[in-house]
Amino acid sequence: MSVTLIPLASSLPNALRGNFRSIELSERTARPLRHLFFAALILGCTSGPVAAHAILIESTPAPQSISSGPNIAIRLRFNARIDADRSIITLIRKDGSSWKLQTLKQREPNTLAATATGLQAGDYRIRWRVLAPDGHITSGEIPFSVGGS
Ligand SMILES: [Cu+2]
Repeated sequence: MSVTLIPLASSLPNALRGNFRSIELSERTARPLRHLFFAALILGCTSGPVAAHAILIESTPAPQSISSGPNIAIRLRFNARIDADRSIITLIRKDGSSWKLQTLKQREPNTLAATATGLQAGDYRIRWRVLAPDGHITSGEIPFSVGGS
């Protein structure tokens, strides 16, 4: 099942409408993307193409998925090249405590990866914050769980 952002774009003022393209999204990613879409508007980057923003396309773990621990490979794929040295992945525990993960050397310019080690069973969130080539920062969270052994 897919969702298109065209209805959203068509509700925007005429002056802005030309800046958006149709993006086909899976239902799983549509909600966070919509948030980013409007975050991008608030950041004031309405003059360039949508592709200039780093929008999350795919993640491992997937949102709401259950992974087997204790070590979790995190891989985030974006629609645009990102500056890994100025991008952050933080893991947040259910109690709100968090730790910043060491990001790995980029295998591809549009991905950001890290490994979380020693995770006990429970609920977590991956908080990402990335810098795109147009100088704009986007961020988001991916909730996931580590299953009991
Ligand atoms: Cu931008």
